Amino acid sequence: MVIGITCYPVAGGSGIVATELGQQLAARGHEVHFVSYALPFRLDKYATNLMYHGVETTAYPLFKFPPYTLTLAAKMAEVSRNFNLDVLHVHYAIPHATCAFLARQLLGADSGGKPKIITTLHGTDITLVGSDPSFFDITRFSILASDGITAVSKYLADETTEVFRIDKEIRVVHNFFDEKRFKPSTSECSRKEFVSEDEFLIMHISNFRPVKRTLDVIDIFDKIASEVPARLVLIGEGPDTILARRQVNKKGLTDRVIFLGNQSRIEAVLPCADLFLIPSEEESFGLAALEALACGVPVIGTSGTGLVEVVDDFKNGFLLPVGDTASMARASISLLKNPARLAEFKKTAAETAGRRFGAEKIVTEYEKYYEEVLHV
Ligand code: GMT
Repeated sequence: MVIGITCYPVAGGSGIVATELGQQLAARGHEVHFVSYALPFRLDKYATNLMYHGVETTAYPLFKFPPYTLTLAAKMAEVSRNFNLDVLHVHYAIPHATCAFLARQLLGADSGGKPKIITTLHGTDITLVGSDPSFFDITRFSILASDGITAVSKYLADETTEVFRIDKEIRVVHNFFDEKRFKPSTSECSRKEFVSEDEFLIMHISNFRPVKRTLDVIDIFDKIASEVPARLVLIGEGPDTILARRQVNKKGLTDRVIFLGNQSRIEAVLPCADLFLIPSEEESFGLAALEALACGVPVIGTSGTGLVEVVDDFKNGFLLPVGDTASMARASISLLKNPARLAEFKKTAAETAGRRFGAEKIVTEYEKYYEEVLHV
């Protein structure tokens, strides 16, 4: 198949899934064309059947806001025409699904209904952005105008159906990880770089947006560190980074917390961790949690979110109500204080992640879905 992929190229779950998917599809012999305003974060493989088409934004004094969505739609149409795309798979409804619709209108009737547009919903496009009243109608329209819709969890599919009153099938295709890269051991990083023999290493990775509740991460860690020797490694950057730094200083944890900023190869560091914290307010799936599990790291996260489809409560982590940092800390401490149970959780984490969410399995689900949509 000839497949176009559009995503946000910056660090963030939806862009990562789209990029990994494109690379995996290219490795399976499909021709893949990325269309975006920058080279996607984590696009690090070379292959002759993997191409990138940059979208220009035009600065003109009259334009207070450069009309990126129009240039994106025009580029999608150009790439579709030049390479005869079978499928245009867009990640994140706003504005990508709308641009894809417009691109197909531009191609006109001669295109024979191709490319088929598949929209993957990732979470914040529905839970935060799409349900904002000013975006509601256009999000709903764009979802319904797609030939195929996927969501990264049942949790998100149900929420979308309810919020947007969608009566079309939303296929659940979970996030996945590359089994060759995310493993319980790493030769690139040693625990000694972060902790001494008797200390535990706690980790958190996110884009530090308010929805991730980064201050809860600091609070949970503070409670853990008052009971067991531990250090916290924070990976990622975003609007709440400054608040997190302030909180770390205020709590006197400066020498116990390491801010690593954005890292593109988290698989090099994750296997060093003993526990992964993800106390998000909302999480449609929680790709970072999956990547932690794949590296054999148990997860402490929030119940009532899409994390319930990723983490097996009491088997490879614990899920607790949003904001209940006391219980999250208690669960973490009890696990860290029980070496046999911790070892069992670590083993189960890697096993379940591999069995349920390996790229081999999930990329095949996407391929089959493309075929289905193409042959309707
Ligand atoms: O919030 C993020 O982590 C970024 C966001 C995105 O769209 O880039 O992530 C969402 O998509 C990921 C990939 O499908 C999911 O694993 C995340 O759970 C989801 N984030 C939220 O729902 C908050």
